[in-house]
Amino acid sequence: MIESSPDCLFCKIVAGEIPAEVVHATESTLAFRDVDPQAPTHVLVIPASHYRDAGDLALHEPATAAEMLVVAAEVAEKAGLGDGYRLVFNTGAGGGQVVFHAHLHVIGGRPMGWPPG
Ligand code: DGP
Repeated sequence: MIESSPDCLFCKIVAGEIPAEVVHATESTLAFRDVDPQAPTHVLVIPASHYRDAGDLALHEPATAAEMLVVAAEVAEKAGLGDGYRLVFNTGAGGGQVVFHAHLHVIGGRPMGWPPG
């Protein structure tokens, strides 16, 4: 684990160097709107510290990993997603991860089929 990584986009958002539409913040987490939303509500919940993916985060900072789930539920409630929503950790390039700072997608506001299309 490293506190922050100099070339990491999401570390720069945590540091306030790149603007983001923040919807929720705690000492250990930040939640902000995805720049390329896939649904009416699409928020990313990230740890303030830099971990490359969800597994790395859970191994080194399990309390923050759990807190991210609580934050996601709060974000969903605030967005009126009482009918349900989807949580996604894309993990590794083969799993669709593009930004290598762990992040939890909170997606909702439209019907979510399974398997995802
Ligand atoms: P993933 O494929 O799981 O690594 O998702 C990365 C997400 O990050 C993708 O949905 C788009 C979003 N994203 C990329 N760059 C930015 C940015 O500069 N600001 C915000 N708010 N979101 C970003």
